[in-house]
Amino acid sequence: MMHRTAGLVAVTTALLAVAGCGGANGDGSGSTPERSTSGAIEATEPTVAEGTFAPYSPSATAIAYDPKLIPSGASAHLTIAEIADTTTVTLDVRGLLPNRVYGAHLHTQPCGSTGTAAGPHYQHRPDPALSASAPSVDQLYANPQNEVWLDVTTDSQGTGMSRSTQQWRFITRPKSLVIHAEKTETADGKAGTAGDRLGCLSVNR
Ligand SMILES: [Cu+2]
Repeated sequence: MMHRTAGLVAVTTALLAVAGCGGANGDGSGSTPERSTSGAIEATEPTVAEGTFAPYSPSATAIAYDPKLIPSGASAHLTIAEIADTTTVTLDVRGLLPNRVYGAHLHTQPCGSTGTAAGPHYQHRPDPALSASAPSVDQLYANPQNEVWLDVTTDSQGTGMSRSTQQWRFITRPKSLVIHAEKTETADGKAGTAGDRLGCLSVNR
């Protein structure tokens, strides 16, 4: 009994340390159970991105391409938390049109002057058929377990929240969250598509 309780306390303490403390230096914490296969997946602090949508400028964090569907003053807040082998991504939006479904995904490229700048969706296992001119629409790759889909339905105030949990951690960091005009398609041949790109939030810039 004593041993089991002590073990649980130790594990809990270690998880709290990983989740809550970003200090990788100075306290001998070199033994945290992080993957090092790619060398790129070291962060344990949550990534947070937020911004108020505005027309494009090079310094803008959140860009609205369609001010009718992403009204002035609308905002988004994104959190990416990676703990052990699990990634939880949470999106909060405010000020969008009320009672409406928006598609939303993490994309690989930074936001730019047009919606296409954000490039394709992040795929944990990349679709070999993907190219700059051909989006991945194969269900095998374009699905909410292999990509991060954050479709959100707003309430009567234009506020909404969505969350996606994955059983993996990012191999490369996504650079943007794109908000689309429609709910994300799941049918093979158009899987992952969600209509026009209405807005873009910069992530990991
Ligand atoms: Cu998208």
